[in-house]
Amino acid sequence: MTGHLGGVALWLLGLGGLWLGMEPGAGRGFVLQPEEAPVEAGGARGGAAADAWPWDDPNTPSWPQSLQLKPNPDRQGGGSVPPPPTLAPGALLVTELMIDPAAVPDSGGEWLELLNRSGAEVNLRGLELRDCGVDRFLVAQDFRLAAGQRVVLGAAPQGRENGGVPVELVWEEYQLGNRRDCVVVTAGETEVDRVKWEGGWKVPVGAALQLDAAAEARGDNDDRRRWCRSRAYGDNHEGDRGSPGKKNHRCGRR
Ligand SMILES: [Ca+2]
Ligand SMILES: [Ca+2]
Repeated sequence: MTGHLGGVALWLLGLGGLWLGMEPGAGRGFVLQPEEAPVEAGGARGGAAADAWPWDDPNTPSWPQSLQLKPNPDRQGGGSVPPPPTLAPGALLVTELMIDPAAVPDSGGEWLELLNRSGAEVNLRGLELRDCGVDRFLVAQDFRLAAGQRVVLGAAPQGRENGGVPVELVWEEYQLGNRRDCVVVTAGETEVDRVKWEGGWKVPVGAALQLDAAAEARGDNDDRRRWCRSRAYGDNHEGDRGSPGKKNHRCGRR
């Protein structure tokens, strides 16, 4: 949460108690809601005018007690929550994962590639990335991905921080665990794709884990034997191997 109250807006003082809308931090909206704010007859709490600030109310001894931080679905991403795209399972495929970059820190250098296998253009607005922990990233903007095209999502925009990788959608509060984790792509209630890595997976350092080009064509990314260390080298990612936004190569062949 940002440290200031510049975005404070008084929503309702009266029947339901007191609601304060606070500037969302890092793409997530929250409201501070006092527990069971007393309401007097007539609807005004403690005689306060409906447009008064709570600290202006002489009957308010201090900042309201028991403030609770709760998700505010109306303010996620600074606006309304976009409806999820309509996608079938497998319509988008996770094809490449930079889990453990070496050229730059993980905090800026992680990325992943999604391939549109739906056969039609997809607007990714409303799509959500989850993981095996608590990380969530919702695509809040329109982003049209043509059939057969790839998009790179990552921790930082293309530049020094991410090693020059052409990231098109920058996530917040999302991380790829080096030892074990998963990427779950969801559209509303539909799980579109999932890749889970754990013991037995060889997560490369300084190279992306990429799906074999043949498996990619089949939409087959569940088996770790379909994945390998990328040998691709581009001039846009500072020495770490990978093919962000581009077709993968076959695994096990030179
Ligand atoms: Ca990592
Ligand atoms: Ca690729």
